[in-house]
Amino acid sequence: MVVLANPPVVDQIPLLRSPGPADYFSAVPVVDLSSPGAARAIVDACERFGFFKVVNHGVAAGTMDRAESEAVRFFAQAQADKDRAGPGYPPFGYGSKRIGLNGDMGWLEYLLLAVDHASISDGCAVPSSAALRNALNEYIAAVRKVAMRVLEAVAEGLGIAPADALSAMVAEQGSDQVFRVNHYPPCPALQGLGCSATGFGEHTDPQLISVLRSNGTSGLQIALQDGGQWVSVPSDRDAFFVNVGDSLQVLTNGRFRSVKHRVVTNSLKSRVSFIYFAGPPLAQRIAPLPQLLGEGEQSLYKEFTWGEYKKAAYKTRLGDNRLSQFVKA
Ligand code: GA4
Repeated sequence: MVVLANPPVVDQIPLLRSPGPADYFSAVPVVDLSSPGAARAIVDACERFGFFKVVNHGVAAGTMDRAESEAVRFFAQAQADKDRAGPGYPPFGYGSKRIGLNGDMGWLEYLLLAVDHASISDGCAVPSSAALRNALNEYIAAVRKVAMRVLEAVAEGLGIAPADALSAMVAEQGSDQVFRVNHYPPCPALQGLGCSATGFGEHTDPQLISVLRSNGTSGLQIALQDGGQWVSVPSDRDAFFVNVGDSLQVLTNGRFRSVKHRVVTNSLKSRVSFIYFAGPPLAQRIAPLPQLLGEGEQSLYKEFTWGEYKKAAYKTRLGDNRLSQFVKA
C-alpha cells in the first residue's frame, strides 16, 4: 500500500503520470526570429503543431531575469500577504489552486493581470510593489513586441495583406491582452510514486496566440495534433514558446489548430512561467480572413465577436472543447 507523506495537500488536484525521459519531445520546431525564413517556418509549425519555440528574439536576458526574480520574491511572501492581493476573481489579482470560475483546480498559485497598451492596466491594483510592477512592465513591453512580430510573420507567411492584418488586432486601442505569472511549487508528497500533481489542466487558449517563458524547470506538455499523444517540452529559459489559440484557428478557418497543453508539476523543483495572451478588442469579429478562403470555401464557424467568445469561455470547464459550440453544423 502506498502511504502519502502528506495526503490532504493534493486531495483536490487531479494526478497525472509523471513524465519520463521517453516523453521528451526533441522535435519542437525552433524559429529563429531574426532569419529571413522565419515567416515560412512559423506557418509550417502552426500547421503541424500549433506550437513552436522562438530564439534570437532580441529580448534581453536581464529583462527576463529581473521579472523572474521579482516574481519569485512575490510568491515567497507569507500566504496571508499574498491572499490580500486576491482572490483572483473577479477577475484579476492573486489566485491559488482555483482556475477559472467552474471548479478547476491545479497545483499552482498565480497572478493574473490585465494589460493596457504595453503595461499592467492602471485598474489592476495588484501587484502593489513598485519593483515587481516595473519588472513585469518591462517584460510585458518586450514580450508584446515579440508577439507582434510573430503575428506579422504569420500574415506574411500566409500571404495576407496588409502586413499588420493580425498584429493590428492586438495593437489597437482596447485590445484584450492578459498577462499571467504562474508559480508551480514542488509537490514532494508524490515523489517516487510515478504520478504528479496537475499544475494546470489540459486546455487550449482562447486568444490569438500566447507567448510563454519559464524558468529552467520543465513541466509543459503539448498534445500532438496527429494522435493526441502528450509530449513534454524541454524547458529553455532563454527562449519563448508560442501557442496557437482558438481565435487564430478560426481566423485561418482551421488551417492552424489551437494546441492542447497542460503543466505537470515537479516533485522537487518549482516552476515559474510568464504567459502573455494576445487578444483582440471585445468587439472584434472573429471569422476566417477572406484571403484565406478558397473559391467557394465556407467558414467552418458561426459568426462571433471576441467578447462573445470570451463570455462563453468563462462558462466552460478548463478542459472543454470551447470552439465546438461555434462550429457550424
Ligand atoms: C486559459 C488561458 C488563460 O490562462 C486564461 C484562462 C482563464 C482563467 O484562468 O481565468 C480560463 C481559461 C483561460 C479558459 C476557460 C476559462 C477561462 C479559466 C477557465 C476555466 C486567463 C484565459 O483567457 O482563458
